[in-house]
Amino acid sequence: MFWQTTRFRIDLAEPRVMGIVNVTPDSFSDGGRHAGPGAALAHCERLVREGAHLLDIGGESSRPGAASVSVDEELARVLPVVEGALELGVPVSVDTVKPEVMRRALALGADIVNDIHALQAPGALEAVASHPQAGVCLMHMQGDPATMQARPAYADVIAEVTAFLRERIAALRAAGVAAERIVVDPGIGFGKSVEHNVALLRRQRELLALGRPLLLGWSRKSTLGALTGRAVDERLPASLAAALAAVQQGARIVRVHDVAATVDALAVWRAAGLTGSSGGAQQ
Ligand code: 9MG
Repeated sequence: MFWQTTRFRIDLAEPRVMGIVNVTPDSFSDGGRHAGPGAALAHCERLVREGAHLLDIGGESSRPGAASVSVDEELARVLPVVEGALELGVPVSVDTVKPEVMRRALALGADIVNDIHALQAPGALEAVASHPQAGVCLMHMQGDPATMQARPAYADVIAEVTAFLRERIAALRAAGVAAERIVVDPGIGFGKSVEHNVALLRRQRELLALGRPLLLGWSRKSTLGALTGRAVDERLPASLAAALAAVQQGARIVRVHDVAATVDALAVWRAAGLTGSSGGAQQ
């Protein structure tokens, strides 16, 4: 299975590591250490040296309760970093919900739009669909980042996430976006309790019925804190375990802060002959 993006057709026969680059002063897990284009670009270079197969660059924090930023501020944070990252030889994703940021990043040559709102904002779907072959990650979220953790509720979290993602894939396909451009993500921690997130991990394979590659982001998330009692800067072992479990359950891309450690963990997982495939049915 492949992921078609602007410049790269990414072979997902092997699991891929997407390195997180937060260009935000209020980022939940790096305290804004990479704020500013120079520092953020240096971080991109480091992640690529560490083995990142893709970079995901974002200028607005999506942690619960985070302040939103204006379009102009997000463009000022993200575009210079995207421009520099495009020289690094790996696919560059822009993490945004704003159509204008999507348009401007795609015009620069960005490879992928990673949208936690699954292109639901007016104009977002058109921004991606009008581009000949940009890749897109459609993520599920219940509510919005300001309120999503207040009272997440589902009758059946897997069924509801699956139905939502199926509807969003259909909307993109109807707008002319080739299936090969689309990957999907259940959105760990986005309007979900610890129990919902654990259910998504245990039953993740059911999402393979969507017929699109799965991208999972567990890195340093609060459910890992709840499971281990660890603070955010102590969650590397839990993040590695979650990434491996996700890959074993069929994920083809893991979105992580700790690229070098994840690449090493996956090398051992691969040597063990574990495939994580769905037995050929979906992936
Ligand atoms: C931006 N962002 C934060 N967490 C994420 C996750 O789990 N998946 C995706 N696709 N994006 C995320």
